[in-house]
Parts: sequence; C-alpha cells; structure tokens
Amino acid sequence: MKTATVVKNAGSHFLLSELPRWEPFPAVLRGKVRLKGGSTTNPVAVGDRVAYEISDKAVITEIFPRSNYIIRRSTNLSRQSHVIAANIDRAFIIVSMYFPEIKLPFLDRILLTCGVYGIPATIVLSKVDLYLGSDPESVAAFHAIYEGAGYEVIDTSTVTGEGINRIREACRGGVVLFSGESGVGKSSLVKAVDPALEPKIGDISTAHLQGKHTTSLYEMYPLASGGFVIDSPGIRGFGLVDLEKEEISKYFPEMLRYADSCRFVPCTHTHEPGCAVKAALERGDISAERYNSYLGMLEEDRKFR
Ligand SMILES: Nc1nc2c(ncn2[C@@H]2O[C@H](COP(=O)(O)OP(=O)(O)OP(=O)(O)O)[C@@H](O)[C@H]2O)c(=O)[nH]1
Ligand SMILES: [Mg+2]
Ligand SMILES: [Zn+2]
Repeated sequence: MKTATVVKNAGSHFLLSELPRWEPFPAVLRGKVRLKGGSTTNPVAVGDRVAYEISDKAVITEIFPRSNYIIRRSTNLSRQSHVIAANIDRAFIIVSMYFPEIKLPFLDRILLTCGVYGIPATIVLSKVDLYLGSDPESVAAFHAIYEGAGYEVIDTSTVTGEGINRIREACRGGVVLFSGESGVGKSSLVKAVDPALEPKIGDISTAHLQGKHTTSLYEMYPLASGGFVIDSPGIRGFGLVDLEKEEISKYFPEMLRYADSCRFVPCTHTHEPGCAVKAALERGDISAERYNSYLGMLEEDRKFR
C-alpha cells in the first residue's frame, strides 16, 4: 500500500506528495471513499494522509484517521460543514489592525474553533508597517488583550521584514495553516518566508479595499527553511461547532484559569453568584473585549439551537 499526504485540493482532483519528500503528483478520488462516520461536504482535505493505488493514474482509496482537523460550517444555519485542513501542527491566525480592519469577535471565534479541534494557535498581526508607527497604542492594547488571554502574538511586515524570522522558525519541522480574512496578507507572508515560492498575491492597488479572495484553494507549500505551510482562501467566519453552552468558556484560556474557583459548577460566568471569572473581569484580569465575545457566542449558541 502506498501512502501520501494531500498537498492541494482542487475540488475533484488533488495533488499528493509523500512527505517529507516534495514531489507532488495528481490523484483522483474514488467515489465511495469516505472517512468513517463523516458527514462533511468534502471528504478529503489538505493535510490528509491517504492510501492510493496506481492504475492509469493515482486513485485515493483510503483516508487515514486525522490527528486533528479544522472545520467550517458552510452557512450559519446549515448543518453542513466543510473540513478545510487536517493533521496540522499549528495555525497562524493572521489579522491586520487595519486594511482590512480587525473584528475581535471574529478572531475570537477562530481561536475558539482551533481550541475545540486541538490545534495550537498563534496570532499574527500583519502589515504593521502601515500602523505601528502611527498607532502604537492600538497595537499595544491588542497585545495586552491576547497575550493576557494566553496567546502568542507576532507582529509582521512583509515590507520591512519584521517578524519574518520568527514565522520561519515557528514553521520549521511542522505543518502550519495560515488562516484569516481575505486581504490580511496570508499569501504575502508565505512568499516572505520563502521568496522562491509563488503563491498568488492580491493586487497592490486594491490593498486598502476589502479582501477580494485572491487565493481560492487550500494548498501546501514546502519551505526551504524547513516545514510546510498551507495557504488558504480568506474566511468570512467559522460556525460554532456543536458546543454546549457550558463548554464555550473552556476554550477561553483566561476563563479556564479561574473557572475552578466559581461557586457553581458548571458556571456560565454570567449571572451566577460567586463567579470567579466575573470577579477577574471586574479586576481587569480578563479583558472586556474577550468577555463580550464570549457573551456573543452564548447568544448565538442559543439562537441556533
Ligand atoms: N503594507 C503592507 N502590505 C501588505 C503586507 N502584506 C500583504 N500586503 C498587501 O496586502 C494585499 C493582500 O495580500 P495577500 O497576501 O494577497 O492577502 P491574502 O490574505 O492572501 O488574501 P486572500 O488570498 O484573498 O485570502 C496585497 O496587496 C499585499 O501586497 C504588509 O506586511 N505590509
Ligand atoms: Mg491569499
Ligand atoms: Zn463563573
């Protein structure tokens, strides 16, 4: 049996490579191949390890169990979901303070999803050349919120080269997914980390407009410095994924820190007396922005039940 990793998913056909060797070759999917128990719209995702046979071309015959995967609901109300990447060692959640403007609840939603699926997340604050000089306070406030919550935040600029070495180091030896809204600079970052690569990058003249979905496919790239990155299309949002209301706060690392000290278990950290999370919020040890995101998720969770 031959095995390989899916490095590109073009819908009906795929590229496979026997990692860590980089020699991609085309493959198709046999109609009946499905991951056991799956109800997802695309059964094979970039990062999947598969078995294949060669007849006139490579045919994927089996998908091995995933160590993790990241999933997105196709639309908010539909039950259908879409696996976007599998077997990833880390996700870089890329956000720019401006161009496009950051939405913290959106970031928090993605971080929660990573937590649910057991994928360590690092936040990358991109394009700092455009605003670090003029608005250092906002950047510092952002760091305070997310480092306070327990996440690593790396500032980057593909113009000045700031942070690129840290990104390169973090990718070495693993498979890293670059995720985030359209136009935040995911593909630019891939190119900055390894200038020999040629991911498609958005037109400079539209850099200040809303993202325009330059990247349309999930695709893995080998880095000369070691490791693999998965560049991905801009995401508009992740749906919440089958979480009970009581479970949501477990994926807010800063709330988890205090939850053991709440008087009631489980505690939703909203109206309960003796809530240690609310006490931490009042002391300023938990950020109001993150707590508001949490409340938004509780609301939404109720709405979609
Ligand atoms: N000033 C500045 N511009 C950047 C930086 N990184 C990317 N850009 C610009 O931002 C725009 C979008 O970059 P892309 O790399 O295509 O963004 P993306 O996240 O891959 O977008 P999608 O593929 O649509 O999801 C391009 O015009 C880039 O030149 C940066 O560090 N500084
Ligand atoms: Mg792109
Ligand atoms: Zn509580």
